[in-house]
Amino acid sequence: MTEKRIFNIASEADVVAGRTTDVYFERTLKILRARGIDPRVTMEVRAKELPNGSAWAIFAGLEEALLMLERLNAPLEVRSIEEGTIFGPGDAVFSVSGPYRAICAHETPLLGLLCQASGIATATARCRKAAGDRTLLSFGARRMHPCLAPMIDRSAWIGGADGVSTVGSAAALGIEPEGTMPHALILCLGDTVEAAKAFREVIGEGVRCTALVDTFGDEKFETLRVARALGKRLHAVRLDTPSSRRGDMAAICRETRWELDLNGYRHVKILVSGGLDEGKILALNPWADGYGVGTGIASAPVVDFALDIVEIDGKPVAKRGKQAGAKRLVRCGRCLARRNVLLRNPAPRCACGGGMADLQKRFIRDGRLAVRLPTAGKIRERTLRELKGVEL
Ligand code: PCP
Repeated sequence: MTEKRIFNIASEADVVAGRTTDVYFERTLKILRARGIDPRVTMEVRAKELPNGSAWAIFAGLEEALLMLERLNAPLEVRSIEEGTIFGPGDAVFSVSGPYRAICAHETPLLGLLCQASGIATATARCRKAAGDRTLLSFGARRMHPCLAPMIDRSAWIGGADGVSTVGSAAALGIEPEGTMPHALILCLGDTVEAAKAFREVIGEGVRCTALVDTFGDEKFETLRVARALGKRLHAVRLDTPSSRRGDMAAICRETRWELDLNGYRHVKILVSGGLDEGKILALNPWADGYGVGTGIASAPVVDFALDIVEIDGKPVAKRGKQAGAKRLVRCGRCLARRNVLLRNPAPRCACGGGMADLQKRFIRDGRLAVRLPTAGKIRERTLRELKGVEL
């Protein structure tokens, strides 16, 4: 007997079958079928502007989009920039060509896959830029529907996070899950030091111990107590000071750092969590060694992509406000300037004199994946390379 469904989610089969489409696409299909119309179209994904008016974003969600489109068993062609690539407002990042009726009902899920993952990867990448080489951990699964945890953590990982906290997502990414200890453990053991000692004893030396120091008493004094108790076996302390006591978090970190160094615990690092974003990270950098970000990553604003017809039966045509004609995105190898150029035109020279190369490549040919998809680790490396070329 099948178990009663408990979550309000769509299954993969639902999505592939078009059950997460907007009804106006279903009606469009009905009308086109009734009229026997099915033009060959090229549809293009672009974002007019980016979250918080930022100048750049990280492209993500492509893997799921490609695997969904391949499941449609339709004669589609897909060109796209790679996941982990920096793009800007108006850049033609992705295009799909084929019979419109084969694509129509999947515009909704296609955009959903690209919009949310790119939003999360971008927010993570901005925190990454802000944190520099300090540790950045994605703690956001608890802020979103649990069925999305693998997507959220994958997007945070390829956005440049150093680790993710959920066990399933980490396994899927082939990495160790990262985490510290919850207030609940300290409350159950009744003391910060007892909890840290128990962690050391039970979890073993293979996992670094980051003690949480804001449950009962002052962060500075709790930190010293734990440092004295564990010495070199203490990797870090986590400060997750409740907002009612948070006051000047930078000052709390500075004081804690001072006390640690004064008492010979220079090796103990300071990790901060709770309500963090790129701005707060920049303010804490002088004293913090790492960050746990939840809401700021998991519920990041989406990238507002649109999917628009730009060619019908080989003729350039687009709605008002859009540029007609199938395009590709090229980038200058010297100044990294990007430009949309018509697919049929050669890549121009950049105004700086540099050569411009295609950022897009063909991922699906005749409905089948045409390339081996990179691992999330490889995509993350691309993101970290690309981030060197941009500023916050
Ligand atoms: C939170 C929990 C999350 C962190 C902070 C992210 O602490 O550890 O991972 O929070 P954010 O969404 O504000 O960025 P608590 O809620 O105190 O939970 P716990 O005691 O389990 O650490």
